[in-house]
Amino acid sequence: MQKQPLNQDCIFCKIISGIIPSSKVFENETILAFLDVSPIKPGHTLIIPKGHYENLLDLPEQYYSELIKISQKIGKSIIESGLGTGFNLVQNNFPSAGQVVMHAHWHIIPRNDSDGLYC
Ligand code: DGP
Repeated sequence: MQKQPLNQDCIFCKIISGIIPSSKVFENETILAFLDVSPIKPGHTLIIPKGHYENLLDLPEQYYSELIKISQKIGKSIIESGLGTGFNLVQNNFPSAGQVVMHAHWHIIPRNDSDGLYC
């Protein structure tokens, strides 16, 4: 797959290239998943494309099915490991919607009944 080059000023690109260490959960040629440094819940994971795309509007269609497949895989392991009885898949776009790191990413957050609702 043709990928956008990494951006040397981007934190997540530095994680992809290994300049910044991360706790990896999953990796293949196109996708990286790693634990969030400020987790809302234990197991809070970020899923990112291995090319620099700022947000969902920039992301080429070729990534879509792979991202959903990886989300399913990680969601399943959250349930099976007992980290959560459910999980949220959250994706922020642009600062007004809470996006802090300008490299498209998905949060996958384990949830339990006692957590209450998350929006
Ligand atoms: P967002 O608000 O959707 O842009 O979330 C960005 C997330 O990225 C936030 O939950 C914290 C996480 N994060 C920022 N810098 C780092 C880092 O250097 N390492 C890791 N593992 N996570 C980071």
